[in-house]
Amino acid sequence: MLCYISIGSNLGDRAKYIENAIEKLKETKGVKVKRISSIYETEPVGGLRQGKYLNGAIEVETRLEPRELMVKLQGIEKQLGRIRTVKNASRTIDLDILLYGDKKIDEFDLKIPHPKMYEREFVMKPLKELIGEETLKGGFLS
Ligand code: PH2
Ligand code: MG
Ligand code: MG
Repeated sequence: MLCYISIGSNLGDRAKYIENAIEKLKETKGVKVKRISSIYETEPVGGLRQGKYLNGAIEVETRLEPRELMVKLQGIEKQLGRIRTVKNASRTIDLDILLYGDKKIDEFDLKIPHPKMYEREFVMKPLKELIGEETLKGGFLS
């Protein structure tokens, strides 16, 4: 399945965390990293006062189910020292599933497409480098 993931960091050596997370994603069984967008520095949206982010988007081909993929992404976040406190807190790394083919999922801890993606410029700008706007407007990937 073709899948899009957003990546973000606003703590410590942000570029290094992004690089390491992508490296770990490449090493993940059942996941093939296909393309990576540009990485942008962005103003924090929501949450407490915090530092600027580096954000990007990644296109992967995966044979993992959405929940399996989510668990893998959470594993990478943990390995890279992410500590979960309050919502929108600063983090060394954040990996979110944006789109998983044209699948729609609405479970308490897993929502696909990512419910806030369309209103978040820091998600959409890099994502649009990987998918055409027309495809995105349809709300799913053909
Ligand atoms: N992630 C958030 C909240 N706010 N702001 C920016 N610029 N980039 C992010 O990745 C981000 C955010 C929650 O995941
Ligand atoms: Mg997240
Ligand atoms: Mg997020």
